[in-house]
Amino acid sequence: MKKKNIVINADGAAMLADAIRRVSEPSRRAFLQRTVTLGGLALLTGCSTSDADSIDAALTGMSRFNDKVQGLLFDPTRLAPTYPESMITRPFPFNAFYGEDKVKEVDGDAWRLELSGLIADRKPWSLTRLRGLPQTDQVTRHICVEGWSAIGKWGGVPFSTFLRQVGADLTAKYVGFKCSDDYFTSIDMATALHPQTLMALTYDGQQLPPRYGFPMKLRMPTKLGYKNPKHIQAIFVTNTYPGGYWEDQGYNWFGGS
Ligand SMILES: Nc1nc2c(c(=O)[nH]1)N[C@H]1C(S)=C(S)[C@@H](COP(=O)(O)O)O[C@H]1N2
Ligand SMILES: [Mo]
Repeated sequence: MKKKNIVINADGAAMLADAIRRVSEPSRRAFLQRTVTLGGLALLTGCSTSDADSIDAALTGMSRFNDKVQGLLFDPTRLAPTYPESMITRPFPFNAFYGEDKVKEVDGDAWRLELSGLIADRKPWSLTRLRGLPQTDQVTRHICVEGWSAIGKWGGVPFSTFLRQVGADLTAKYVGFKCSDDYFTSIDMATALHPQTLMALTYDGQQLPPRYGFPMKLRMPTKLGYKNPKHIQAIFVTNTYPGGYWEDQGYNWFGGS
């Protein structure tokens, strides 16, 4: 048993190291389709995806890689690692499908979160009303498939609290998001209800700055960066596969652990 496990560990580490090398290749689509669990592995090990050696070491130290780690990766109730505030990456990176000079400026007073689909109470929400719900915060690692990761602190409303409050059909398959910058994505209901999935209204204790998704973004430490929509304008609950901006171009839909 022990010997077999060591072999599997080495394979896993080699697969990951190979995947990390591919991050720098121009054709990232091939990389993304082959390495579904890279984000999840990096979350588990707490390593930067650009740090091949530390991931290698962490994986080699894990026993029963195949069964146990795979089980961890796909357990919807498993918590992603949290970090002390001293480990927050400053400045936290900006990323979008456009440059930082094109960041969407949303008017927070006029903004209303639109709700549709399998939701009982589809009345739009103002920012003030969202701020009135119970808030929590988390210091977690954001992992982008472009080959960087960073630790940040987000505060806001647990998404499960919100979904229950509006009477969303929690047995539905998907939750979809439409953003003010025409970005869009969607997640599975298990992830929507995950205890660390947050409707983030603050970053590092301040109102969410425009570049990080004002007025509201969805923060999920169990998912890769592109699954975390910024500038959310509308949320819908559905059983019809909604896809996403990058997902429709070949990025893996599950995109995380
Ligand atoms: N609305 C919107 N959300 C988005 C994106 C985007 O272009 N538009 N890019 C995604 C990607 S690929 C990443 S890595 C993160 C970057 O978030 P940050 O700017 O807070 O680091 O936002 C994600 N959510
Ligand atoms: Mo990303």
